[in-house]
Amino acid sequence: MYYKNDPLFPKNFMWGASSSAWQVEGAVNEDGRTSAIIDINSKKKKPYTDNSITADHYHRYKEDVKLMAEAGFSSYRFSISWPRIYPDASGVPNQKGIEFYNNLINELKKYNIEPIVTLYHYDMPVWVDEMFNGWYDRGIIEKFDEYVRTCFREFGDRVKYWLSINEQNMQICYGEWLGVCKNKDTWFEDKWKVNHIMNLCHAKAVIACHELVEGGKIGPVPGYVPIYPYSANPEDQIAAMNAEELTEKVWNDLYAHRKYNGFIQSYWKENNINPGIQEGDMELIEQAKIDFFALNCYRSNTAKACDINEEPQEYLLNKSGVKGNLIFPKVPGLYQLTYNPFVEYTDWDWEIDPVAIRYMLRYVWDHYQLPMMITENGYGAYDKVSPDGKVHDPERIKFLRDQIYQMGLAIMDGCEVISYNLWSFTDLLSTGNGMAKRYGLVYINTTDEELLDLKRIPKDSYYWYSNLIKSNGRNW
Ligand code: BGP
Repeated sequence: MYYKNDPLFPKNFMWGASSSAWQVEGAVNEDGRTSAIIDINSKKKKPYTDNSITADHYHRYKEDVKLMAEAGFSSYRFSISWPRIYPDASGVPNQKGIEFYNNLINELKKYNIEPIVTLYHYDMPVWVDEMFNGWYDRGIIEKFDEYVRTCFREFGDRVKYWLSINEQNMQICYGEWLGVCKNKDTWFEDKWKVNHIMNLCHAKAVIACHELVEGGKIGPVPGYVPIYPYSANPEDQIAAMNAEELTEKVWNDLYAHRKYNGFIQSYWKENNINPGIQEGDMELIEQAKIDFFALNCYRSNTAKACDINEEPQEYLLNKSGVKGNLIFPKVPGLYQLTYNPFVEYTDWDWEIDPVAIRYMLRYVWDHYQLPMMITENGYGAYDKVSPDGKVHDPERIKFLRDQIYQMGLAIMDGCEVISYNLWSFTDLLSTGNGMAKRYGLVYINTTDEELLDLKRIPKDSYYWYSNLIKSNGRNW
């Protein structure tokens, strides 16, 4: 629908930003924390994607929260690091780790900033990985349950919004990149077994949250990339629906309807895949009623038909930050992705498409009728400090303005959206591009090549966002 006036946001709408423990905290060997798989995995990536210091939020959280408060934040989405809470297999939680998150939560509460907490954002403790071969062995379910229950007991008096597993769909779709896949040769079938175990962990977290946190609400965090058909060719429409199923809908249907949908059951049958469902599993999943969807959305994709006789092609993401360095996937008989002539692209070949966020919110609302919050949305770029000592990031402001405006239109369209948390508050480690690909509203003075003073410099986008949220979305 077209509206004559700018969109209006609900009165108690929560405005904030987002981070994850391994990307922002640093202090990886301090106060009892042991290694996480992502510490090792990120070191393998070039250039210098080392998370041992990053933004040093572990030591500077007070300064960071103060800056959030000054900007007028009403929410902050962050994650708890499993190896800080359980550094080893002893079953004894690490008090120092608990203390850090208590301090952070109390600091946020002091300024009336609502904590929105992710339980798992890619940082599995190495001891868990070794004991259970990552997510491959069902033994992990009990350990995950032990960890999340500790989080609910320790922090549930103050944290009321919980998120289960960050981007489970992306971890399965990009298993190798995100360190979940252990054997490329058998991943085609293994991924569904791994995914089922993750679903059981998610279900355990939902059940435990409702049991242990008074007034607690919990939801999943899909990484959402809306898929458009390339043309009005009906076969392209079906291809877009196939891509939507295999990258998003299969997961979202499971979370919301608590069963595997017909599409994936046919897919498994057709491909002789056994997803490892055991007696009692679906009963457990059935009990895990989510309260909302948390959605990470940066871009859209475009799909067209792919003949069954085409050669399959894996998705090779652009990890160099030089435009044109990606290879789109081909899934013969189902879909292939392609460039969209109607949108611009970032240096990493991510579609710049503000309408995607409106489309996604409309789609998810229409399918599931559950409240939604945005937990990631942002613009990664090579920011620099100017000679005037400031960081001018007009492209980020344009990106955010357009995206938030479209979110506002989705709200006007009737979607229930309760919070917006952009990625990211400060600059932090990218999943594959170190500190070079910056998303923050606040610049962190350091580089991949040289450790500098880590000074916080609010960018132009910080001031713009602050102005917007203090007016509850009236000052564009
Ligand atoms: C999301 C992840 C985040 C974050 C973001 C940006 O999928 O949940 O952890 O890193 O993507 O991605 P990147 O750092 O690769 O640019």
